[in-house]
Amino acid sequence: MYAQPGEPGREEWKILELKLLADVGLVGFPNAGKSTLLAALSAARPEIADYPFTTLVPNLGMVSYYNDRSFVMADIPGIIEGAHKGKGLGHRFLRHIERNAALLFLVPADAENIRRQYEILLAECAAYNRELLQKRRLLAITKADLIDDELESLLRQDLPTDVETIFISAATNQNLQRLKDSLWRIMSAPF
Ligand SMILES: Nc1nc2c(ncn2[C@@H]2O[C@H](COP(=O)(O)OP(=O)(O)OP(=O)(O)O)[C@@H](O)[C@H]2O)c(=O)[nH]1
Ligand SMILES: [Mg+2]
Repeated sequence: MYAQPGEPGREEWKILELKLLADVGLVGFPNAGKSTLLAALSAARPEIADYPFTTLVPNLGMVSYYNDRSFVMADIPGIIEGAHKGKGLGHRFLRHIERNAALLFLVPADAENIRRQYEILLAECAAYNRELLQKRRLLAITKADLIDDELESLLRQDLPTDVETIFISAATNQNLQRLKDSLWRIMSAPF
């Protein structure tokens, strides 16, 4: 019904490169407590629920650290065994951790076998892209509020030895500052 006269346009080619999605990517089975941790450490408000695959798309949060420093944490959908072949949310999530500088693995304290779960997660990452093994990583044992000191020392005897481990609870804030310290340290260390 109405049109303004057109103006001359300009045509050109641009190549855009997608940079790091986040500094730290959270890697864990569904229900491991990834979104809860992101919510505890940042202002992000991802959906949290007691069923698998609550998170369907990655959520980013800005985690503040001392002296105005901060880093970006990415909460991604849960991994399951066979993910590298497309099971669960498969490649859709593994793609996202390729772009993170460091990986934070999460296994709940009440898991049947913490070391085994960590090994499955690591194997899935490696099967998808071996380069993921080159990234700095840390293992957080989540929901530590569910276990007592006695059980914790028992579990400590069978933890993986190729990675630094830390017991945390996003519910009680247990060790969250120490976790940030460790994350900052591995992100800042030279390759
Ligand atoms: N007791 C306790 N429960 C927790 C803790 N962190 C998470 N939960 C509970 O564990 C369940 C799963 O938490 P989510 O944060 O949604 O887990 P997720 O890893 O994001 O799960 P997906 O998005 O499905 O992959 C929820 O019922 C949380 O309330 C914790 O530190 N302590
Ligand atoms: Mg989630």
